[in-house]
Amino acid sequence: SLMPPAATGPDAGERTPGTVLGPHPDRLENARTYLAHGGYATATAPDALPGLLTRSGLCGRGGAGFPTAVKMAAVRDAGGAPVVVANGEEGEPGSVKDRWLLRARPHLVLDGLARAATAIGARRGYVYLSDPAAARHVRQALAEHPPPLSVQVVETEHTYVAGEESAVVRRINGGPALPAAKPPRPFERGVGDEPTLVANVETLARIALLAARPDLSRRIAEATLLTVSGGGDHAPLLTEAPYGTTLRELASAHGGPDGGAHPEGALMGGLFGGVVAGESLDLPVDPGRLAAAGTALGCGAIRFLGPQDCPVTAAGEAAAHLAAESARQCGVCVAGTGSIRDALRQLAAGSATEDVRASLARWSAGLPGRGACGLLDAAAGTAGSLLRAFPAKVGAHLAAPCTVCAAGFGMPDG
Ligand code: L3W
Repeated sequence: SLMPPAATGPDAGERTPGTVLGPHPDRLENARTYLAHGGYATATAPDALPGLLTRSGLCGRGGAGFPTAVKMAAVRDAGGAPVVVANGEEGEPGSVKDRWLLRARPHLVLDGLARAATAIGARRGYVYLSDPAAARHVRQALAEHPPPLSVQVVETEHTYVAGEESAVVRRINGGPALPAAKPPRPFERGVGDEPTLVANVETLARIALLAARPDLSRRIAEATLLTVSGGGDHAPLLTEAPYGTTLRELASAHGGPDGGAHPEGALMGGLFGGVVAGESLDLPVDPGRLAAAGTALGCGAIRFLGPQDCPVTAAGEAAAHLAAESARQCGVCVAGTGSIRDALRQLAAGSATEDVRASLARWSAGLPGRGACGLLDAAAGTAGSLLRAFPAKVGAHLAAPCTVCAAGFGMPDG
C-alpha cells in the first residue's frame, strides 16, 4: 500500500458508509499510533516542502485540481500574515472521503495542515467542517498532540455551497457560508483579510504523506481517494486508487450495476463531471486524462449507471439537486439551474420538444462562468454532457419516456 499501515487510506474493499464512517475505534488513529508510524516526522525540512510539492505534481483534491505548489506560492508571496484552512466541508453528494479522513485520520490531516502552514509562514489555522463526529475527532487529536500553530475548529452547516472557498472565508470571518464575488480570491485576501490557503483535507493529508515519504512522491501525488456508488442499494465503496485505474476496473471492484460487468455509464466527479457513456469507462481516474475527455474527476465521487438507471433521470436529478442548493444570490444561477432542471424533467417525462433540447444545448454553452461560484457551471455541464454522451437516448425521450423514467422521477421540486 502506498501509505504506511497506520498512515494508510481506506483499504480497497472496505465499504458501506457505516463501516467507513461509523465509530471504528480500532481504525481511528491516535497520536501514539500516528507517531509510531512516522507521523509528525522531520524527514523533510520545511524549506524543502515547496520543491517537493512541485516535483510531485500534487494537485488539489476538493474538485478543481489546481496545482498545490502554485497555490501555496501565491499565498506565501502575497505578504501579510497568511492563514491556512483545512476545508473538510464536503458538499458533493456521494462523496464521503473527506469526512472519513477527518474522522479516522485526524492526525494525518493536522500534520499536513501544520506543514503547509510552516511552508507559507502561517501562524493561524482552521479546520472547517460540518460533520459532528469529524469535529469531535479533530478536537481530540488537537488536544492529544497540539500543533505548532494555533488551530481552531469551525463548524458550519452542511450545504452544497458551504465548501466553496469564498463561502469558507466568509463563514470563518463571521458571515454566512455563501460564495462571494471574485476577485479577490482567498489566496489574495481571505480570513481576516489576510492571504489564505484554503486546501481540501485530502490535499493536506497527501502533503503529510509526501513529507514523510519523499521517496514515494509520485505515487502519493498520483493516487486519489474515490467514493464509488451506483447499482441499486449496493453500498458505496470508499477506496484509494492510482491514477492508472480505469473506471471499468472501479465498477468491477465496486460490484455495482450488473455485477460490475456492464455499467452503461457514470455520473462523474460528484456533480462536476456530468454523465459519461459506456465507451468512456476505459478512461483512467487521472484528472488530466478525464478533463481531456471532457469530463472531470472532481472530488472523486463516481456513480455508475446500470440498466436500472437512465442517464436522463440521473442528469435531471443532479440538476434538481443543484437548483435546490443554489445560494440564490445570483439571478442567473436561480434562473439557469431552474430552467435546466425543468427542461430535463420534461425530457424525462417524454414531453420535451426539439426546442427544449435546443435550449439545453444553448444553456450548456452560454451559462458557465456567469455565477459567483461553480454551481451554475455544474448544472450547465451536466446538461451538455447528457446531450453529448447520450444523443440517441435524448432523441428517444423526445418521443416517449423510457421505462426507467416512466417508473418514477426522484427529483425534488425546486
Ligand atoms: C493561485 C492562481 N491560486 C486559482 C486557486 C483558487 C482555488 C483553486 C481552484 O472550485 C471547481 C469546479 C469543480 N494562483 C489561481 C489560484 N487558484 N487560480 O485554485 O480554483 P478554480 O477557480 O479552478 O476552482 P474553484 O472555484 O475553487 C470550483 C470543482 O471545483 N468542484 C467544486 C465543488 C464545489 C463544491 C461546493 O461549492 N460546495 O462542492 C467539484 O468537483 O471542478 O469547477 O483555491 O483560489 N492564479
